Amino acid sequence: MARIKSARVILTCPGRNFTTLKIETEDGLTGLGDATVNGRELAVASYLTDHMIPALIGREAHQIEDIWQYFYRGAYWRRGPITMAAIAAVDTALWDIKAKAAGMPLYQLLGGASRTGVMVYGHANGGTLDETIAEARRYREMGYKAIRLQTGVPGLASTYGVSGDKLFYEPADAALPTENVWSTVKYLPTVPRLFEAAREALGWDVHLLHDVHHRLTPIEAARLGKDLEPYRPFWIEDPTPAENQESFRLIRQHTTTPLAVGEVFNTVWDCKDLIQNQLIDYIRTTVVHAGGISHMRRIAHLAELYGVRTGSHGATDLSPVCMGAALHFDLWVPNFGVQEYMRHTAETDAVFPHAYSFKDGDLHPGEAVGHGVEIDEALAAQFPYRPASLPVNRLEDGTMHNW
Ligand code: GCO
Ligand code: MG
Repeated sequence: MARIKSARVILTCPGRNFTTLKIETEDGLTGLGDATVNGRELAVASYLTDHMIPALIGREAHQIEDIWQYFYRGAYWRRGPITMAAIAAVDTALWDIKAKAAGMPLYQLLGGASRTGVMVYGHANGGTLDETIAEARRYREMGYKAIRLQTGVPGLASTYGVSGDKLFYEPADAALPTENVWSTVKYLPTVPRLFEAAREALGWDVHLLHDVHHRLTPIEAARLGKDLEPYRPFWIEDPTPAENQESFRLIRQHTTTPLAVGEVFNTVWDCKDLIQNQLIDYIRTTVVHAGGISHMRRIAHLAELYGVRTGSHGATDLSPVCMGAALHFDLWVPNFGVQEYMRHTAETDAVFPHAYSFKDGDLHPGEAVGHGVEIDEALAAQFPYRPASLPVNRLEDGTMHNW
């Protein structure tokens, strides 16, 4: 047993901003937790520094559950992305410490490995169908068994998920939000064409995914799901915004294309109705945005009862600390589906040395004790925080839309 001696937030921008919590115990163990919320990094830093850390010092580091409950139930203004990312960072850092104290990789504490590796999907994207297919072939050559396909939409200057950088993607591209233009009418026919071309070029022995990024109405999403059925997508993601969860019933009534939702969810309460009513197939909550390992475990257990599998968010804005923790979770969780893996820049990888590695389409968390991700603080200090915001989206007539 050991008390928490210190805790502090480290902000760094090795290619993009990351908010990281470092906790140290009186017996000299340290643990790291990711607290990054893209475009709101300082808000989580303040929540941690001004409100949580003062109440954390002196607590027993091994009482992870009690500390989680203290900050969740103890926050009268509970839930929400900032609060839950801050709680997640504490939780992840404490699991890291507990596993280090036990002398084991974190997955062993969760219940041990349920599989030999964690199947990940990468992002093939391009301005045209041909470019996207060429990228997808490159991912196949790298060994990927699952690939997300995003392609440019003729007539639109830019599209979600299509970027110049091919292995990672950073949409937070300016201090104030960039304004993008969207047209559902132009977008809808491009995706079935893309999947048809992809099946022709890549065959059937590969999982193909697509992210709609919250942009369709329920009936438009139902149409897309139906149109994609012949190409057997692994999933379509965030087909419609999830505030009104009944929307998914409408989509479900029309299509057997599997649905994935949840990267912007913070708690099991956001997932509960979708899971219990079997309106989705994959739950995309992730360690940093959904309360850490402790809370992800609750979500996964609920999902398991209803045949819903995990498919955690793993974009570039989730730090290697989140990725490391997520991989231990994925290696253990019985109802695992897939893990998103958008790579990080070389600078990010250098700031966060990690034990996880990629081989034959799988990631493995490695055998280092804890979650296996550390931070080089001297190097981190060379990359100071830079304001960056996610874009916003307007229809062609100027109406605000979902990005
Ligand atoms: C995904 C996501 C990301 C988000 C990004 C926002 O499926 O990977 O939709 O690309 O847009 O994480 O910060
Ligand atoms: Mg997404």
